[in-house]
Amino acid sequence: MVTEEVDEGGGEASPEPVRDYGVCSTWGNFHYKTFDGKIFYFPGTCRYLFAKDCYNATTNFQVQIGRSEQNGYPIISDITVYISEFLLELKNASLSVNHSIVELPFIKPGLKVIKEDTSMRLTADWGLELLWDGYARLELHLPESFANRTCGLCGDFNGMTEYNEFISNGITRSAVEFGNLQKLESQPETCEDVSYSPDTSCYIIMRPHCERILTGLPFRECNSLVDVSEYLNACTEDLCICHETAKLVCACSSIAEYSKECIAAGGIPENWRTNETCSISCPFNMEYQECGYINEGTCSDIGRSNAMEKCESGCFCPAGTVLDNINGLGCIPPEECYCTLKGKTYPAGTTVTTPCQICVCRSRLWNCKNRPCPATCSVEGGSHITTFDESRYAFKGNCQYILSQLCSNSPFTVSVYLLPSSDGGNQTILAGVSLIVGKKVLHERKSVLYKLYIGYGDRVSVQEEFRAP
Ligand SMILES: [Ca+2]
Repeated sequence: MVTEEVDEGGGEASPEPVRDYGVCSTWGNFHYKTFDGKIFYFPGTCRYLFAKDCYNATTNFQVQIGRSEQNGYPIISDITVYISEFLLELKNASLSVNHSIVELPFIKPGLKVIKEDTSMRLTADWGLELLWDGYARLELHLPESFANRTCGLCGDFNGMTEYNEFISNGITRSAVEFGNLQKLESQPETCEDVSYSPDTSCYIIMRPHCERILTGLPFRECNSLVDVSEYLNACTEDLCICHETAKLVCACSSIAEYSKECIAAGGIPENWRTNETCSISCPFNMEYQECGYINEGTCSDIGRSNAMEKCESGCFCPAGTVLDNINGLGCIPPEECYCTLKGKTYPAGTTVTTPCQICVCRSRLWNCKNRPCPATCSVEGGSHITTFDESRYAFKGNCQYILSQLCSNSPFTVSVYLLPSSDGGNQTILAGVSLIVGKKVLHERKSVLYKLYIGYGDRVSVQEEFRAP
């Protein structure tokens, strides 16, 4: 969905990727970012309109969020999405559609909701995408065609950060005033408007802690791609609210948000998390990377191309290993992946023998060789044909037909005469069989029914089944 702006006049292409969609998000400590890029803090814990098409009521798309605090941490407790004829409610990692709980993935023409680890992703084919981590982070993508027609906490998408969200008709609004205006009338119970007075005296003390990391080495490239000032404000706000500076613990999500924005703009942030700062512990022997690529995939999809357009931050398997999602053993060399057969798992190197094949498990795939194994093709009743693979069909013929031969340089050809029966009925009979090996006709008799046995290699046998009466 990212396109490069191309100058057809032969000049230089724009170095910055230009998005053909808008992104609105909320994360961490009640931070919001509008489609127009304005970051603001709004600690409201009611139900709010997140985004809606306010220009064309027939579009029937609306996203509402319920906000609350859980163990002292702000969360999004539930999300309600109206889209075409569906009312989707996301809550506690489950999805209700038109008030009935449904299994994920939920897939309808043009609309799907899937689960990715702990996240839920809702996609509409006309360009809406909603990603919720199940906690406090929500991201909404809308196509540019919605510019200057949305309303809600995400703003009007008109390209201006202040108008008409924080300055409208000559009146200036604070972030909290703007947020309270988005409160939905239908609350489960009365929910009072929130008030908040920032402690600006704290900003001077806390801001250097944020500057140290957000304008530090790991973000050097990012600073030239994405304006850091709004994120410095968010980080400072975080620290002033929780008064914990030593580990930047309260600001981790805002710093991570800047890193995500940098990646979206084509930048490569370096690892900024340390054991002391916002550390993330990865399961098994996975390693955290701020900008990593899934190269090898998992045991179930070795060999499938996983080429990622952009890096992502998260836990990755070390180079040369894949995630063992069959036995849950963490990251292992691909050649150690187990194979599966009929619901059972088998370690690499296991040999399994079937009547027609001998198979060895290598890198979770069965490498099989065919063994000599007879297969039967038959014609019965003059028109009922059974193939080597045991599918059956009826054919009423009136000619000589090839029943079987190899597709090239065949050492043999078996043909059959399928003719209408002489009694004038609707039946056909197998009137004769011809087996040719090389140029020699070995067998040809009429008015006799045969079964043909043909094996792999050069083994061909024709057995007289019974004589026609
Ligand atoms: Ca605006």
